[in-house]
Amino acid sequence: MFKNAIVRAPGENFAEGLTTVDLGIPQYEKAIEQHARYCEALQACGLEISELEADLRHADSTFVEDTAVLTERGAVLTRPGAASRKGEVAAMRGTIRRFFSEVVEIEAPGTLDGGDICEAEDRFYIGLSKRTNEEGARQLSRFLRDWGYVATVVDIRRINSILHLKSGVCYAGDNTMVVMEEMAELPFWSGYELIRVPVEESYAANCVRVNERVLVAGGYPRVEAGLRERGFRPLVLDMSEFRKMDGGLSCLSLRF
Ligand code: CIR
Repeated sequence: MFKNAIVRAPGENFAEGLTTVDLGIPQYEKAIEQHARYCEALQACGLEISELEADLRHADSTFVEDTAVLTERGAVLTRPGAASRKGEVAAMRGTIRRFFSEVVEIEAPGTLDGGDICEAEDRFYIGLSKRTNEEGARQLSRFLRDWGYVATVVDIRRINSILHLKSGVCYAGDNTMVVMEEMAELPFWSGYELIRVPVEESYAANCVRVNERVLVAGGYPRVEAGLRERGFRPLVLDMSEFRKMDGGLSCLSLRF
């Protein structure tokens, strides 16, 4: 069960962040509105929200998930792969230290984005991506194994359509993975029930299990139906403005 979430509202310069998609410029007011609904959804799932002030020094800083990997046994501060995002960790350090007594950090030359980490019970899948390099994955694997978890590296560098591992796969709980078609045949998921995400709905593979509910992006009826058919309780949120900046549902919070 999660009890807490850390979030950071988008700043006015949110549209100046990094993006690889061509979906237009996000509207700030609408992003603020969607972020507020997102926070309400987390509260409805029983979480207490710690909301950090918008950070105009880092246009992508609303995507807090990339700055840390949080577990029941300790927290890992990351070293984001994009140069413009490295400073976000310093702005998160104090907050993480307030909640966790065991805090370790990814060191250079390692890079790692939290969006590349998919937690499934006691196993953590670590995506090797444009943002997370082998050294970052190695350091995180060592921390996790020291804490008694299983760490498995998944190389997604050949899958061009996604930024992070969790853009394409999410553990929904109950031994079930929600996985985009392009990744569905990877051997890692063979022991799980799969909800396969059709290509035209692949953005919705990034859903998030939060206690009794699964947060899912609005506008992807087959993923929503797939979740319902398996007995999950989707909570649908409009993510249009964050999607324009390559952001998914999971990246807007750190949950623990
Ligand atoms: C970036 O390119 O870093 C941001 N615009 C989006 C980060 C999304 N993070 C995530 O999915 N964990």
